[in-house]
Amino acid sequence: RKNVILFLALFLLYSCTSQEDNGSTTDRPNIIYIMADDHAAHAISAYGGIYDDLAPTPNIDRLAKEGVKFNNVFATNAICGPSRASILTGKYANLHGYYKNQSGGKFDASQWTFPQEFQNGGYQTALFGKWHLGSEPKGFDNFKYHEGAGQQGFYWDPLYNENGKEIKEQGYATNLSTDFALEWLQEQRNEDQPFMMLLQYKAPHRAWEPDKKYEDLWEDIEMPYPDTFNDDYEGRENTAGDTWMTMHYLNRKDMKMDPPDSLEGQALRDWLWYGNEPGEVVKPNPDMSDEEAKKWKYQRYIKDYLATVKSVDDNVGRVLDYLDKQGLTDNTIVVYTSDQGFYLGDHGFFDKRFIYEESLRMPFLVRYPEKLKAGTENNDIITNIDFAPTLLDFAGISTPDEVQGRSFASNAMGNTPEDWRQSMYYHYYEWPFWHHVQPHYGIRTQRYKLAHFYYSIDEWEFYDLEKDPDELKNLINEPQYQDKIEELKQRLNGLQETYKDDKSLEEYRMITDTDFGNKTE
Ligand code: SGN
Ligand code: CA
Repeated sequence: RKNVILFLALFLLYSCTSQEDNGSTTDRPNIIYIMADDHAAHAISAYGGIYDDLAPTPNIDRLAKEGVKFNNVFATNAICGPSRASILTGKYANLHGYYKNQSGGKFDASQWTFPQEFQNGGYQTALFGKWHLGSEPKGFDNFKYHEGAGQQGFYWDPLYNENGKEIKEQGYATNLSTDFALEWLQEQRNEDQPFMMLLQYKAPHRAWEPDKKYEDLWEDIEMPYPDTFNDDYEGRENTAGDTWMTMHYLNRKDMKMDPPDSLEGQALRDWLWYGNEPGEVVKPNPDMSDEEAKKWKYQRYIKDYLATVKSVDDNVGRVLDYLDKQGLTDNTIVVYTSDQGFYLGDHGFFDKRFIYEESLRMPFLVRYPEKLKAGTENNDIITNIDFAPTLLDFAGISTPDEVQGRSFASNAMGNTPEDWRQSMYYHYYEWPFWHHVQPHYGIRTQRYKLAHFYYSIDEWEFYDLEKDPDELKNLINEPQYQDKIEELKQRLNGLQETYKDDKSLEEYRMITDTDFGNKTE
């Protein structure tokens, strides 16, 4: 027994001194925040789904195995610029002012954002990849973000803005943005300071252009179809049933079709982008039936989408390897997320925007070996306005009261506060471009969802997610749910007050109609 005590005492002494040597438990963590564009959780194998085995994402999955997987993280407005602005400010669109992509104006860069707080708090900060907020990024020691196509950026030979200077690079965007991030870490990192880096990929955004080596990855197989691929939109005719998001709206550019040699200039662009005459279905050959064409388009779409994801996964692997080699893994928080979810043929759709599950849900994986237990999961209701306070919390930096989001650092560590929220609030404003989705707001609880589509229609939808996880049955008129619906309407009003979004329908519509200035894609 004496030996055991002696051994324990020596071990304790050793572990205390060794921690003092490298300072790892007292140093503030580094942060690498990786965000893809339009990457649905069900296209990450750690989240399961029909592509799990066919298109695995082993590197992104590593974060789930070695960290925490969040299952109920939701976008408060499932569209790029507004979601990114909510992430940066920890606020809803009605406070940060960036409601829409189309004519959404420029993000007002005089606002509080979390990167500035990190920079002021002594962190070395950097941004690589997609920004898409119109105004110059603030709070970064270094940035290099995508320009072109309204800051959507390009997959091939992309144009970047590097600290205020435009520069065209040669190669594939996903690889390049990672190259720049790793070069910065290698050459410019100041070892006396912690760092906070945003690495934001353009992929897997439209037009889903894979790297050359992955172009024909699944050529010989037929990808499975989601259960709701042939949704008939019954009970949702004027909402889900009235969009420009069905396979029909995939154009010839999306389908990588070769134009006839005779076409040039505007005629060529029209053929590629707007080739569908009213009622016409784009087909690779005229003999194909409309039904076959729908399936063919889905195959082209999903294979390209997943192939762009493959490059993202490879590059996440490069980042994780780098951290391992540099001995930075234990004290670096790595987040993987996306600005919103996406439809992968679900309900017959591509794109996002709706409060329905596939676009509402954001993947969210976080690894922080010093504090978070590997391989754990969390089901709390979290939203994109919570990211900023959480990252700051991990770094020991406080968040100002004006921020609407709340830190979920404690939830990540396995201790959900007792008063954690039981529902989330959603509001989408953009209409009719790009995809003809009626502006709507709504509430989602662990079990139910209620939404009001209000712009040129006035319709409510209600889903019982436990009985109908695919949201095929709008139960708004079901007698047995009327009490529940009434209760949710009250709670929805409460959330609108809490988040200072309690305007009249007329005022909401005005936001949709207002041209705030920009004309980004
Ligand atoms: C582009 C796409 C749309 C997409 C928006 C918004 N068209 O306009 O399909 O919904 O971006 O995407 S494209 O043919 O130009 O690619 S977001 O990620 O910025 O919200
Ligand atoms: Ca997006």
